Amino acid sequence: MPAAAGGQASTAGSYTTGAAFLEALTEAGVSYVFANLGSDHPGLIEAFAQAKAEGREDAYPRLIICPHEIVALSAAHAYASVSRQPQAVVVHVDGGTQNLGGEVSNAMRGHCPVLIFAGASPYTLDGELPGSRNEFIHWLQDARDQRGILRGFVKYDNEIRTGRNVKQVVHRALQIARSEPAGPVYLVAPREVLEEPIEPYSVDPAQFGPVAPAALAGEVTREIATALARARHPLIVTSYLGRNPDAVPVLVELAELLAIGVLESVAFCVNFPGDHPLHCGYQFTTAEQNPALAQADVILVVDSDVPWIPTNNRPSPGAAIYAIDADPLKPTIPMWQIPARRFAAADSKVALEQIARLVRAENLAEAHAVETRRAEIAAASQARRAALHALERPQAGVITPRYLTACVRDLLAGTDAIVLTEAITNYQIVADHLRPTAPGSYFGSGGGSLGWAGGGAVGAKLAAPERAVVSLVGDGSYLFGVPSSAQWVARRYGAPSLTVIYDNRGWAAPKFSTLRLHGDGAAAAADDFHVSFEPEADLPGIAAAAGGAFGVTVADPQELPRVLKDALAVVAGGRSAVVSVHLPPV
Ligand SMILES: Cc1ncc(C[n+]2csc(CCOP(=O)(O)OP(=O)(O)O)c2C)c(N)n1
Ligand SMILES: [Mg+2]
Repeated sequence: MPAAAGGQASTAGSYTTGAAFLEALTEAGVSYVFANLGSDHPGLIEAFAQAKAEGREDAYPRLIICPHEIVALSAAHAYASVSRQPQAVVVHVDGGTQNLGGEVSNAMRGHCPVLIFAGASPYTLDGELPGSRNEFIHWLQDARDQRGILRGFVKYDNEIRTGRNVKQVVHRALQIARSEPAGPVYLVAPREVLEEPIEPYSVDPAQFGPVAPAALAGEVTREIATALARARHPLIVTSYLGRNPDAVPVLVELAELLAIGVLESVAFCVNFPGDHPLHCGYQFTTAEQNPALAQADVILVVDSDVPWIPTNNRPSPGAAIYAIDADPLKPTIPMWQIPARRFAAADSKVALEQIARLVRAENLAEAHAVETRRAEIAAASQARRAALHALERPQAGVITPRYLTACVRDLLAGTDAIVLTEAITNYQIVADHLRPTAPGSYFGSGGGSLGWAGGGAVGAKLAAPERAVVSLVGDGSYLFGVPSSAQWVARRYGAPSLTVIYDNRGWAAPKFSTLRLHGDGAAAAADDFHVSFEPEADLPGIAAAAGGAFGVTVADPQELPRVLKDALAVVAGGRSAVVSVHLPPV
């Protein structure tokens, strides 16, 4: 092998671990690699270039360069949420891994399959192997435990040690990522390994499928079906059953069969159609007791991390509670408990089908009680919606979050738009007034780390190019999402979206948290919470500068519908738009 600069052998023209890694991703159904590159990636860059030179670009996923890592991971996350296909993220050694920041936590909490790959510093110092150290940074990026950076947030981590089994490692990692509860996985490989010349080989991706969905044991199906059928006030609480859109009609069927109310708690996807008469509303952080939860005598919690917040809002002490989840004890949440009499590990779609089938087969529904209850729940739902509708007005010439959300709802009526929500203290209002109905049309990060929607909008659009993507974000969340990076990526890769900023010029959330604990405290007395964003930044201007977006700030309630309509038309024309909507300031 000829010597290259730095005394290392070159692998020019040969098939390497890097090439096999990319090939394995394609074989596993990965369409995109959202990447932020560095000195660890020549093996990948070279493989992409060779494929292009040889007209084999389809052999590898498409590379989407993201100037900030959180944009890369949130794009992959949203892509997988919309398409149910895991994608890959490539970042730079320890620093790029750390820059993924809270998006890793979001991917875990959002039960989102994604393969994260980072190079690792070369482990040879003297040119012993291709890829050996030849830049000063290779000493400074050598981390003691690079995989440990993400270990608390990924389902699996491993080091690729040789190209000879890189494909098995990639397929196994994605198999684990895709199996429920789905989540992120992390692989690393030093440069020498990525540069290793190997013989091309193949593995059978069919041997790495996700674990088949689990069913309830027969006696558990019977126990839950009987309890629901005999209940006077049965209730289903769910948060993320709708991650699998095919589970939604099954939930609808079971709810209709027995006239069970459905409460969506901390929902970041459509679990149950928002306009359904059996819908009992949405809850996030609420100060009030939910009446349906208080009244319920049998509660089925299915796919929920936070079915209620007991300090504020809890079931009645006598309620019989059943919990179904792929991972019902949630070991990734160190402190967690609900007073269920039965926990069952099962796939929600399969489990609800089993329950509905048994109710039908054994004719468990008591017709008169069911019809009476159906009418009662429908009446309560109608009254709740009417009360919300009455609030959809500006106040004293100022746009309110409720009015804004109603305008967005009207704007999107009849379209198949995908809505991303990162509205924070307005999560509840967005859900209440948007009331999304179509499975797979509404998403949040599922976690608590802000800045997801910026890259998320890019990923959602790439996953569904024919649909409009609309993000509803707080002004703080907009900035957390590194809009300079996200908007640049959107333009470069033709993934425009509409961003509507719920702009209260600051962080309402920490203020509200303080008031919840120190309502009569010194901060409240002085109205001094350190949450204001004055002097105001030109938020849409960032998007205009970085991504050529159409940007506008609006404060006039009368103008709002027209501004939103114009902005959506701009997006339909292929250019992103950011509308900052002035709400009452924090
Ligand atoms: C990465 C990250 N940093 C900090 C926080 C803490 N935090 C929670 S909500 C919030 C404010 C969000 O502001 P904005 O998006 O404007 O929504 P608002 O609270 O005004 O509704 C902050 C800073 C967080 N959740 N994530
Ligand atoms: Mg704000």
